[in-house]
Amino acid sequence: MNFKAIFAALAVAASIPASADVIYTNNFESNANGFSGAGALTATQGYSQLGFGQQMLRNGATGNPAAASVLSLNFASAINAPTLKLSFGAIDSWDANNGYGPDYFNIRVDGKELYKQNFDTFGNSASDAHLTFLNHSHLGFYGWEDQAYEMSFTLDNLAAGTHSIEFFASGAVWQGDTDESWAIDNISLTGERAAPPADIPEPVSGALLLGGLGAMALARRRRRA
Ligand SMILES: [Ca+2]
Ligand SMILES: [Ca+2]
Ligand SMILES: [Ca+2]
Repeated sequence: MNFKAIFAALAVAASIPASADVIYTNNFESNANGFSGAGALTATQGYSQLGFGQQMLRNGATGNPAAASVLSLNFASAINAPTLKLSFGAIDSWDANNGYGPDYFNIRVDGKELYKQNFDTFGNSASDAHLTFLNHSHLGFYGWEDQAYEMSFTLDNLAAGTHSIEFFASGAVWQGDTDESWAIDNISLTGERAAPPADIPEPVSGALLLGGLGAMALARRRRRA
């Protein structure tokens, strides 16, 4: 029995902070780990001036709803007070209120709607409690002006186990592809990791356990002597 290793493990367990932990983060500069479905790493073009770096995850899927980019997560323990943040680009011809809309961007968590907004790159920038508007100008791609935002959401607590966050476009006249598309970047999920499962001893009971183990070892040594 390696008592030093047990003491080290208990010290780590006792020092788990209550502050927000980074559960997932990706700036898509080198990979899209955790994502599946539609979308691909794409050069940011003009979005590079707005904190998007050199690459972002762009999805130009067509259809209503269009195929989603899906982030799959699996937690060993529950995540309390989770916050989801990301940068969002409405690329090219989003037609909220003209004859080629509506064009919605949607987020679903575990199959349940978290967000749905009708974006308009011809008119005013969108405005709601989750959005911080960054820019409305031609940033690249296939023509038309583009928009950039920061998004922030408080999620319901997430239980231990698997979860999915889906990002997708929808709308009766969502054209997708080279007409209108979207990108996300700088995604982060933070929250408080709940206490580890109950089979890991509390520091106090751990100390008692170690006392007991120490007594057993001593008894064994005595018996041998
Ligand atoms: Ca990036
Ligand atoms: Ca454009
Ligand atoms: Ca459209």
